[in-house]
Amino acid sequence: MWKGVRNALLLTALPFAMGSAAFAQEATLAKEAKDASAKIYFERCAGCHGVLRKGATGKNLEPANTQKLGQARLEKILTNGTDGGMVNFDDILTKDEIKNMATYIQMAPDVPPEWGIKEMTASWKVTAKPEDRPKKQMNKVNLKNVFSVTLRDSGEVALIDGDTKKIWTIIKTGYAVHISRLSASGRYVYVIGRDGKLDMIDLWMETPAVVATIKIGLDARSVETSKFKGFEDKYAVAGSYWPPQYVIMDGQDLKPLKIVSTRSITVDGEYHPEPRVASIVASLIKPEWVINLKETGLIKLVDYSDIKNLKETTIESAKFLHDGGWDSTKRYFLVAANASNKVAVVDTKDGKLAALVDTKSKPHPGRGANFVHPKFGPVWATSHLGADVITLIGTDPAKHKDQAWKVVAELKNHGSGSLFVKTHPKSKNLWADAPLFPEKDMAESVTVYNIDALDKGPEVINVAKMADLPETKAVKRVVQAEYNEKGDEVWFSIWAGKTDPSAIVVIDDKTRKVKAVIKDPKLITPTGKFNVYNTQHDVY
Ligand code: DHE
Repeated sequence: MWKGVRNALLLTALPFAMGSAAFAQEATLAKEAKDASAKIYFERCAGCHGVLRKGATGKNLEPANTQKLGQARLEKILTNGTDGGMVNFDDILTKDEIKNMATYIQMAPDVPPEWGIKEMTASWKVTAKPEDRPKKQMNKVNLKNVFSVTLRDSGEVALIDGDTKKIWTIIKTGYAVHISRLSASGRYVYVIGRDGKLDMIDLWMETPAVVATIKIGLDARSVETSKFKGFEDKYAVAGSYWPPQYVIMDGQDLKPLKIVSTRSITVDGEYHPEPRVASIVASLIKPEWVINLKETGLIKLVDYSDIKNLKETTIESAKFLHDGGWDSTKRYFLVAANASNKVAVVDTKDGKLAALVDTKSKPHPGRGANFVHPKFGPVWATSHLGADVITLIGTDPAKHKDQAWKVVAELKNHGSGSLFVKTHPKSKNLWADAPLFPEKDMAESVTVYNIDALDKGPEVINVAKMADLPETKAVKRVVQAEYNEKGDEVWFSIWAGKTDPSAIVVIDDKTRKVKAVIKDPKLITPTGKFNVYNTQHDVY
């Protein structure tokens, strides 16, 4: 599990009426202790080990494995963590909670309920019907330069006017809200919470507000929209971790139209009951979404031109698929299979796997970064959770055949524990963070390269210091670079504890000096930032 993320993994208590898979086990807990342990498991463990405990980024925790380790060893692991990346829980769980957790994971996993059309429809609310919404933009804000900022621990997004750097409005969303994506027109922002709550925000209103909401599952991470010509703003699609499925909705009001289960056979030929939906991107060259299934290692190209007769192309890649982005031509999609230390490349034009590229440990690109390497031509970059490098992969099979889908260079990052890299077509800088590096100074810093002079080495900048926040015990993790619309500013979040002061630092991309610091008591744990124009057009 990601070291350091643990404290922030505050999933809501999932409303699971637990029904246990029926088989006998020795370990037991009284009802109250079992319910409390189930809640802790879903809040802090399921993200890495899976709801059914089959393992993904974290180990398989089914009774056959945990019972072999036994109560005492499990308590030790939970208390102290392991070198393999499992965090220590002694500072946030009591001794009794650790003891109960050690017992709980030796018991049969709870199987949460399904979440079908009945439940979704009951949760679906349209607060402003399409016909009752503004017919034109009712505000004077430059919408292309608005940032939708995840306020993780308050379950909100802040819409920040990128021109004035002022918080325009803060909107209540799902619990431990995760990402925002834009409709093809740039009018609607779709925000997904970890509790599966999807909110649709209309930027044309005088003050933007939620116009439709639905709960698409019990645990979710991804949302996207239809972007192909003729289908702009027609559909939204959201993927859930539980139940493992994706849902196609009306893009105007989130009416659920079609649910597709992702349960199937892994690339190793085994049935998997919980293939969670990881990243989703919309093609611009076809009416298609690329939907990445974590546990099976299967990539689905979903043709949404006729959803009653839905066509899926299933591409085998590697486990466990996570995040990724387009190459600069938007023909190839590159996605991290982080537990296999690989990046899978899909050719969406031909509907085929183009390559599986071996990389250093646990690539984690976010959406990655595209630029033209002075020697190797067009490349796509990823940083890594498990290695202090930024990997550059050649992406131009037409003019740079020898470099295509090969690692052409590994640049030094200031630490492992990196989550995101970023550049912009108008920028000469390549930025990488390392918010999960165990050492404070490194987690608070970023690496930046001049892409025309990579040999000169990077500059490492402590961005947290630029924010000039009061000293507290919490590490001020610096996370996720995002450019403004013009591509001349880069924004970083300072991600500290829920009760610590946070900020967004805006850096002048040319001078690499601080340009503005956005501070506000309402800016609680800012993490992802999604610039409207760049997210709408996949600029990275
Ligand atoms: Fe994320 C993207 C899953 C923890 C911030 N994260 C994604 C995507 C997935 C994912 C599948 C790709 C979505 C897409 O493109 O459609 N994230 C997960 C997890 O399973 C994980 C590891 C653990 C969990 O239980 O949630 C996890 N993620 C985090 C965090 O703790 C982060 C750092 C802070 C936060 O706000 O939660 C975080 N994830 C992000 C961000 C993106 C993201 C900012 C989008 C990056 C982008 O540029 O598009």
